[in-house]
Amino acid sequence: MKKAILPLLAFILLCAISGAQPVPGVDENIPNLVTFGSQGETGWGDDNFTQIIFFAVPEDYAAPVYIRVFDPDVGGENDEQKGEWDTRMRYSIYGGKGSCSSSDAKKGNVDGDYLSGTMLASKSFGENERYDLKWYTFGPINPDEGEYLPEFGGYIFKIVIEGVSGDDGNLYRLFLSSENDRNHKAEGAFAYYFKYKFRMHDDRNEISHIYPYIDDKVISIKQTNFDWDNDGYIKIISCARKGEYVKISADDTWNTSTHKILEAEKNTSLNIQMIKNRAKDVKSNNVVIFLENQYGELLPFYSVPIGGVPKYSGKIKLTPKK
Ligand SMILES: [Ca+2]
Ligand SMILES: [Ca+2]
Ligand SMILES: [Ca+2]
Repeated sequence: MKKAILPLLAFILLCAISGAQPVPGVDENIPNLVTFGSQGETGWGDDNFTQIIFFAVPEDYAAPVYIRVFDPDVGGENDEQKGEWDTRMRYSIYGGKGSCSSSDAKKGNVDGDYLSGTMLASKSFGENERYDLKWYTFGPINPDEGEYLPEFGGYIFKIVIEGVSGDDGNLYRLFLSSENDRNHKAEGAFAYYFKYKFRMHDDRNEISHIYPYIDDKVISIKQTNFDWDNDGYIKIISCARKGEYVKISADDTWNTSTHKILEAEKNTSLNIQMIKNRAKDVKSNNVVIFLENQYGELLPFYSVPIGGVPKYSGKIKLTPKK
């Protein structure tokens, strides 16, 4: 049974994703990813000072790819200063067997075998004007240096962003490009991630989104968020759900809630909307969010929602059981 599902999922992935490789994704409307230095305070919005992002390159894509980082330094513009700028941030790219299939890498808990696989490239940045608001490019990387996981869409790379020292917040973005000096999509490539750490907009009218894919074995989801600072609401929207609120966290705390999956939501994406608090100004809000299925397995968020941005359709009627 499982064997039959995997090629189907690969097929869905290839059909639904024509390719768009910025992280955060275009449809997410999230300004930046965030990782703090290893001496950071968790109350600033990063529970363990590490972020892990996966990029998938389709197996028929033969040209080299480049992984680019916007504002890789920690200083100057874009970043979050605490005292002196004294933070070092390491970006490492892993491929090969076990790099992306490791459950420790998916969990992003910074223990066990999360640095599995072969390190293909690595570079550390401190405060550096040369890279402030600029792109740094890793590569060229041959697609077949990734881990071959057809169920995840082809050759997969793991990007680990670690706060090595210091206590400042690094804000940055990623792009998988077909070119080394500009962002140009590699046809069919995309990104996914299990534990997502990012900065919310300051503008209270902005709404951010993440798009988990619900396969047909998911019965319920448990969402967990960290350091939400009571910044408005988080709600789930889908083809069959108008908007169900999830429990949100306060400063430096976790909160979780469990939600049943409807039959019509299987094999579709959910739209998890993050709506800012309109009554007060919550600025520089860094948050962490992840989702698990009923077995405690983490569910991937896709940089491009599989099947497109899900919209509630009042027309979907549940057939009553006979
Ligand atoms: Ca500092
Ligand atoms: Ca900067
Ligand atoms: Ca930065």
